[in-house]
Formats: sequence, structure tokens, C-alpha cells
Amino acid sequence: MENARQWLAAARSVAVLTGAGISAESESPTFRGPNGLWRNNKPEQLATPEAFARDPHMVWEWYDWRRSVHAGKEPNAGHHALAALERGKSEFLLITQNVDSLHERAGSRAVVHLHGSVWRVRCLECGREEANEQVPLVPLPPRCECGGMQRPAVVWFGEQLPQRELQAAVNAARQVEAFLVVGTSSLVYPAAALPRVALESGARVIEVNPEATDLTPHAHAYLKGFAGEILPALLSQ
Ligand code: BV8
Ligand code: ZN
Repeated sequence: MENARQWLAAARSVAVLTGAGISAESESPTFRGPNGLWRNNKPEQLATPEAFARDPHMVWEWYDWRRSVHAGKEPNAGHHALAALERGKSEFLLITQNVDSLHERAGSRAVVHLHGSVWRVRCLECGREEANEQVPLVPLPPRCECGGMQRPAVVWFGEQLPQRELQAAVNAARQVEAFLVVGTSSLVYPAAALPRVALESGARVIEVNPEATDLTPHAHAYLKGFAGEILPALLSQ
């Protein structure tokens, strides 16, 4: 822990990659954790364009349920520690795979959502994307002012990530001195490739996770434990 603390304190430029694990202590269900299932459907089967085309109402019921779960959650000490870290660095980027807004609500500013947000919707007809924080959603599916049906503005399996956000994340992984990876199973690509880009570019890579992942053997430091406990100690000035 001491090495990782020193690397992060000394680094002028830092990027952080987070996954569902950082929201776990806000009692937000992780994707693949024990409560990750929903009505016996696996997320990989539901979070797809095919599932939505087949049954938009059922997929929207799932997102409406997740939005209602997220709406009641507060950022935890891990989110707040990352917001404080940002304030102390001249170059900083928080890259999240999460589709909740807990980082923003903890005060993080330079946040890039690689997989979109459950709090934004996009019209299938005219393509207009807008914020929608209504819980529960009425009507379901939500409708655009043009009359078109709206979909969740998230990235489903098999869909391209938003190019601007992905490019910003790759640029950061190439340039920063320290790359912190928190609460991700490192299974989903291309997000999971970012720590490798950082390693190849000479950054110090530090992983925080209660379980080892494919990244663990390659990280310069692996801190075993919960983000809400480790990050405040790791990042305290
Ligand atoms: C794409 C949004 C190009 C929707 C999500 C075979 C090999 C390699 C890749 C592929 C392959 N087959 C298919 C692919 C591509 C696929 C992919 O990677 N699949 C994986 C499953 C193998 N990727 C894609 O399809 C991507 N697009 O590649 O486009 C393309 C285009 C056309 C054709 C081909 C290619 C799109 C990926 C985005 C999918 N959308 N979500 C929604 O949320 O509804 S992904 C979903 O998983 C979530 O966004 C989540 O963020 C993401 C990753 O999961 P994690 O965040 O890591 O969460 P998880 O539950 O897995 O893990 C939690 C971790 O936290 C655990 O490690 C746990 O130990 C830890 N933890 C628990 N508690 C704590 C904690 N850590 C700290 N503190 C705690 N307290
Ligand atoms: Zn429209």
C-alpha cells in the first residue's frame, strides 16, 4: 500500500478506471455479482440491441427497475475519495464503465462514461439524446417529442462505444503517470484493454478489488479489499 500511496501522491497526471464494484458499497447491485441477475435473465442477454428489438417493453422494465434502485443510492467513501483526488491533480480523468451518476454526485468533474448512462435516453426515430430522470418512467417505453420511441442511452453488447469518450480514455491511458483501476472484473472490452495501454505506456498501474482479476498479475500494485475502505487510506493527502 505504501508504494501505491507514494506513486499516486507523486504523480502529476492520474487516470482512474471504475466498474460496478465502486458502487457496491452504495448497495448498488454489481453486474455479475450474486444479485446481478434479474428475473433469471443474465445482463448479457438483456443488455443487447436484439433483446430490445424483440421486447422493448421488457428491456425497459429492467432499466426502469435499475433506475429506481439507483435513484435511492448515495455516493460512498470511494466515490468521494476519487473526487478529492481529482482536486489535487493538474491532469486527471475518471473513466467509468458505470451507468449510474454516483461519481458526478460525489463531485467528480472530469468524468467519461464509456458505456453511457441510465439517466439519458435516445430517440430511435430522430436520434435526439436527452436527460430523463423520471422514476418510475411513464409512459414505458418513454417517447420523444417527435413521437418516436426512446431507448436507454447506454452501450449494449455488440454496440460500438462512443468514439469521443473512448479516444479520451485511450489518450489518458497513454499519457498518465499513474493509472488506478477500481471495482471492475476487467472482463468487458474494449474498457478492459485500457489498463494494458497504461502498462505499455509506462504508467504505474494500481488495482483495488476484493477479488483478483485478469489484470492482477500485471498490475504494479494490487490492493485487496473494498474501494470504500481502501481509497480513503490510499488517497489521503
Ligand atoms: C464492442 C451497459 C465493438 C449496459 C455494458 C469475446 C472476447 C472479447 C470481447 C468480446 C467477446 N465477445 C464479445 C465481445 C465484446 C463485448 C465483451 O467484451 N464481452 C465480454 C462479456 C466478453 N464487448 C462489447 O460488446 C462492447 N462493444 O466491443 O463493440 C464491436 C461492435 C460490433 C461487433 C463486435 C465488436 C460493448 C461493451 C459494453 C456493454 N455494456 N453495460 C448496462 O449497464 O445495462 S457492460 C457491463 O459490464 C456494465 O457496463 C459494467 O460496467 C461492465 C463491466 O462490468 P464491471 O463494471 O467490471 O462489473 P462486474 O460486476 O463485472 O465486476 C464488479 C467488480 O467489482 C468485481 O471484480 C468485484 O470483485 C468488484 N467489487 C465488488 N465489490 C467491490 C468491488 N470492488 C471494489 N470495492 C467493492 N466494494
Ligand atoms: Zn425523436
